[in-house]
Amino acid sequence: MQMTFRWYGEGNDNISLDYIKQIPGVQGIVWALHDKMPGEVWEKDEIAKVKAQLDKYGFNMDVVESVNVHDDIKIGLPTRDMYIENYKQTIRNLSEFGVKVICYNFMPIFDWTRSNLFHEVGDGSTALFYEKNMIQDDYNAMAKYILDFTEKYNMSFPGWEPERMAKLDELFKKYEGIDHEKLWENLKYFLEAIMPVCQETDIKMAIHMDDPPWDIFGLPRLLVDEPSIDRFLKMVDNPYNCLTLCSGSLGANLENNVADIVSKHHDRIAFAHIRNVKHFENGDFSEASHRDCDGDTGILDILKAYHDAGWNGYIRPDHGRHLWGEGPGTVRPGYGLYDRALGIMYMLGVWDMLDKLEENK
Ligand code: CS2
Ligand code: MN
Repeated sequence: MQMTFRWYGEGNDNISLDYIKQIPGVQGIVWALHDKMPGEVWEKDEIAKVKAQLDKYGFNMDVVESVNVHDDIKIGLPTRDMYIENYKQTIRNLSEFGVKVICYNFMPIFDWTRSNLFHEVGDGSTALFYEKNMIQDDYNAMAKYILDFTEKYNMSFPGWEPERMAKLDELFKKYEGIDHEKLWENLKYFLEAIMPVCQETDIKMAIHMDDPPWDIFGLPRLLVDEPSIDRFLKMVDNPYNCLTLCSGSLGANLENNVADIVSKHHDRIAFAHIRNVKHFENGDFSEASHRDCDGDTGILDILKAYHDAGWNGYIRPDHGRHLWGEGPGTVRPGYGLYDRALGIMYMLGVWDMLDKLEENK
């Protein structure tokens, strides 16, 4: 496996590359041009700037998370072809800088959705939290909570661009009539259109799981469990059509066995997100430390499944808790320094031991 760390870019992340360099084992930075709107072409001079920053530290830029997909592509509007052409151009531009994997998602309107960004874990730290009752029919309260937060702390979250969020009602109208089958069709159309460019440029498209893995606010969600992942991979059966297997997104549904999915589809997993989730009886869940026993996701089984498969893809700690003074305003929700660094040490510890056991066999 190849360890990576997500970084939001200069001026947009208060964790510095200097600090990230001190975490053992990190080879690459998972990056993006966060000021780009979905559908815009990522220009070479903009990519070159990030490359120069990463080069100074010897980090690779092999994984981009995310090149967001325009709503018109998800909805299947006639304008989608224009946005798909732009996407292809972005892929070509990225390939000139050695990018190997593009992580993206195909969730309508919202990216990951939570009701509390800094919920007390009980040990003095905080974490992202999902209160089931808060995320039912009315999207306004949830959207307001997130947007008030981003406005107050002057940050934007990927997939929560204020320009798009300002027109939420309009967006919901546009998605009327888009049920699961329509969305599958539109995903297929998009992937079939870009696969030749992926092949030509040797870039894998790695879809992120839907988070949470069920429909919210009447919007369909597709990548939610093993059968839907099977369907996705069969639908466009191309080695460049891959997964970002996010253990935390899938782990929000206790019925998902992520380790089994790893064993079955490891050759199509280009990128692994490792995140642990703790469930409560009423259906709420909290994010937890990466340590296996702190949550219900089965982190050890998942890592073992990757190791047993001889998997050599990219991996990163996904959301961590906020520790040691990290809080609103000092840190991006889920993306503090400390818990993600601890997560890396946990993963490397497990991995090194598995290597050693194999060597001694
Ligand atoms: C990420 C996702 O923070 C997260 O949960 O894993 O937001 C991910 O970046 C996007 O869904 C990928 O497009
Ligand atoms: Mn993830």
